[in-house]
Amino acid sequence: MKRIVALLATCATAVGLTVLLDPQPAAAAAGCKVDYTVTSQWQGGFQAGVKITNLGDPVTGWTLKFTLPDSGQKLVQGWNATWAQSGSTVSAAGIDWNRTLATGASTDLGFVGSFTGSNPKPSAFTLNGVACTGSVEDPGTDPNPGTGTPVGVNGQLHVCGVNLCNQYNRPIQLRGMSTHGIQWFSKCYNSASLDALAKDWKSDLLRIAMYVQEDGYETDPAGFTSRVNSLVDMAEARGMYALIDFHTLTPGDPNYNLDRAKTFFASVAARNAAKKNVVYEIANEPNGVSWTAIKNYAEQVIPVIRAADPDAVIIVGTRGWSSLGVSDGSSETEVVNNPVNATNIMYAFHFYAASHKDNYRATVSRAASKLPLFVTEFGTVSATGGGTMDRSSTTAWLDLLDQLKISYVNWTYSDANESSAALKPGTCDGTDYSSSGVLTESGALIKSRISTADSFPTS
Ligand code: IDC
Repeated sequence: MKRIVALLATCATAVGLTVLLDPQPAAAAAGCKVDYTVTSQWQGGFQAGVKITNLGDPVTGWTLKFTLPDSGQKLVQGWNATWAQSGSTVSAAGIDWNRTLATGASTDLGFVGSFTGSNPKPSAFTLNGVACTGSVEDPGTDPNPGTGTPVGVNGQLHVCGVNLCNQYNRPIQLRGMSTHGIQWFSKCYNSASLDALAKDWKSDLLRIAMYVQEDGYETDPAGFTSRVNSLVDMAEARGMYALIDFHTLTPGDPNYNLDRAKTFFASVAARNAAKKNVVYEIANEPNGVSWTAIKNYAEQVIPVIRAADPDAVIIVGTRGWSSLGVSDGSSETEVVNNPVNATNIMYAFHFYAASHKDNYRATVSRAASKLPLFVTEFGTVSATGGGTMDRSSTTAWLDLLDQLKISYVNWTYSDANESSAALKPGTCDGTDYSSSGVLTESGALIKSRISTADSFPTS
């Protein structure tokens, strides 16, 4: 019912019938301010953020309109409002949860557009027909410090001490999602799902799990390389980091794939060297193999990446399925005493909350002061990827990682029929990747953790 009133009220404003539709009129805003920011741009396309601040009376039901420049700009897709384009006029109408704007309140919308030639700003912003020319008092203080996309704010990453640091040389924590094997679940990685991941999940990064065996890279090196590159671009367009995961699993000795790794990383590193959003993960989960063998592998693959992309962060898998050796009866000391001979690198730690508990957490707590760690994969369930979600162990893990500012990536942003998947089976055939109806129990828990505001330092 409320929705109908809001819709009617919005239409009524447009045709000047507000009075007839009391008692819930869409009061014309006496003033408004629009902050328009191009958050990323690529060939022929761009993404823009539109922040509306209502400087007039409270409104219930609003429509923002603006005029696209006369340069072939088109609205492709928008979010947080109902978007439409007619001629060069774009309109965005408030939806259920943001249609009420108190005086001084703001709401953030955004859209993806296409363009040809240059890409000037749209003009003539109006809210319920009133021009948005206002300015908010005290422009000297940014009301939303650190907003913008994760890559926009943090830029090129590097390792500083045991931390991951941003362009201001300040430690940050990234929180995000991993694909499932892209040889099986490529349909889950499309514009709608990545928009949802960036905007609704507020994921800072996308891990691109490129299996090497199991019908992966080894079956079609050129094809998989190009799929990875296109996912890097899709993440970049949405301001997310992309973790390129050379997903070795069986056999567990990464040296089995050494030549493939050199070929693959030489290619992706050369192609993506200029980008700020790429992090390389050179071996998912070494297993049944010594730390010395893993270190030898790393010391051959890292120089290949460095030759093409000197400044990117590189993550090295660890012994015992990236458990810092614990799952093989060892510990982090073998790495601490014999680190990989390279700079700007981190070590991977993986856990599955229902299988790996206190002794693994104790290892991470100890190791975190000695080694730069990155949780490039974890599950809320057992190490099989299935079974019951362990909420309390997952919460203990994520609280620990937050406290230590260790970045983490959840397995998986997919609709696989297993409890580690964040999306219910069949979801990837549709267009909704974030509402509660499509999330599994694990997906709901993880989304609630990673969608909280980041506090990236900017000075
Ligand atoms: C699992 C997938 C499952 C797939 C299996 C074999 O969830 O659908 O059949 O791999 O390829 C890992 C691995 C990761 C595993 C995951 C869950 O990195 O590839 O995915 N896991 O078993 N390490 C520990 C757990």
